[in-house]
Amino acid sequence: MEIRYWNQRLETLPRHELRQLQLERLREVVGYALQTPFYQKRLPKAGISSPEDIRSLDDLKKIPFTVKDDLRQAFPKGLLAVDMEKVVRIHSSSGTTGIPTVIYYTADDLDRWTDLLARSIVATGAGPADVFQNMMSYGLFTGGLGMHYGAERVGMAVIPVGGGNTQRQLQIMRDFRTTVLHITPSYLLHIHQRMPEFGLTPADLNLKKAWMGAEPHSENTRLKLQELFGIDIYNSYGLSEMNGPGVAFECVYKNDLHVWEDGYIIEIIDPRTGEPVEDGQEGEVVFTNLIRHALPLLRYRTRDLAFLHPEPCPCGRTARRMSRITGRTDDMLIINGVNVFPSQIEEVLMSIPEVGTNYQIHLSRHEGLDRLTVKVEIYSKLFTGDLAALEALKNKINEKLRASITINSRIELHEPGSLPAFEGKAKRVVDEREKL
Ligand code: DLL
Repeated sequence: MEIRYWNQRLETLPRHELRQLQLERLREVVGYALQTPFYQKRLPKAGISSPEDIRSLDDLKKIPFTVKDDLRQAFPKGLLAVDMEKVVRIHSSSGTTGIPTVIYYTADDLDRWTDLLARSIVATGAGPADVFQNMMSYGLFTGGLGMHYGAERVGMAVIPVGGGNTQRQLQIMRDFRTTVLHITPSYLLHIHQRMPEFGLTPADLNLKKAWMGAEPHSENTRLKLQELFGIDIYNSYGLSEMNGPGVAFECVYKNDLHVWEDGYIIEIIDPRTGEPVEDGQEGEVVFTNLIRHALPLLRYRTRDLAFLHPEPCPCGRTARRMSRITGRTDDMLIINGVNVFPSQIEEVLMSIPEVGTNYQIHLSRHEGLDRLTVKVEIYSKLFTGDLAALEALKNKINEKLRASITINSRIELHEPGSLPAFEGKAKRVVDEREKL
């Protein structure tokens, strides 16, 4: 198998040198963290008042964890470590309630992130000869712009089409002889199911590879899609809090994801105790960002579950590999790649006077895509037979929800008492999507 590197020295750095580099970069980001109101309150209490207080990587353990709610509470600038004049990009993702989380980047931060994306791309064997159709959404979501710049840096021909509009996507794949896609598993499945409608089969296309991520999927889904399209599919993992995609990526061996440890320190902890688990044991993934200065995040609990492979990979990279994501410690739903917390839906529903207190969030899959149906009980006096009024109420609920969760839902109105009632802990989410 041909192995290509983007930055061979860094990618194959002996582990002890890699750890030294991590230590230097950790000191640097702790210096930036100490510029933020958030960490100014936290770090000195933990015995860290200056970067020199980090003497070895073991001192990382002194730093308390940071969680998503901290980001929300620090909104909008409590975690900003540089002057706004230095900030050149802002990304944002959904929080558990209406308040989003925000990530700032300096030009150098973007440069370092882009380099890790370029590395990820080259690790899958893609390069300047490829035509890359970027089917991740552009905008506040990091999947679109992030990978866009990585692919340009490698010299690929980038088609910045973004998500959606299947017919146009297929047309573009044909017109430009696209060879590489970056896409969510649900959308790739959907594309396959829609192809006959346009009289196409995978043989009419020139696809060679897809990087697949932003939502969980199983090895069987990868194998199935590889077979359906006759292409190689690589797992692409990241999260906006750690810049976006390119935190961990599969190499040509496709045997789980190299975590770019010169950019991110990974820890796997027992989510109940916060203590580290042994290599090979599943736990919550915790990352420290070593390369972003505008918004430093130390020991960030991702709520993703995975385990680490300590053994080396035949590709020669010394970055350890992480398993695919096996689950989450919270109730976050990923709907066609968009993260949605049930609490966001509840918050919106409860702000609408016509809506009663009972509701259900229902997820199903149609033609490969996820469908969100929100079933709500409304007061019986509203069922007057005025269909137009009910239709208007449905539209209103959908509009309000979309303003918060960014995606469309089907709204079903129900009479009081008709949805399942709960005496104990309510089970409001019914997920009937078959496992991807
Ligand atoms: O999803 C960044 C990204 C974009 C990754 C494009 C890969 C490709 P967020 O919107 O912040 O960022 O969502 C992050 O999505 O904590 C995981 O729960 C989930 N996730 C991302 N990639 C994968 C993957 C982007 N390959 C959250 N497998 C993460 C499973 C994934 N889950």
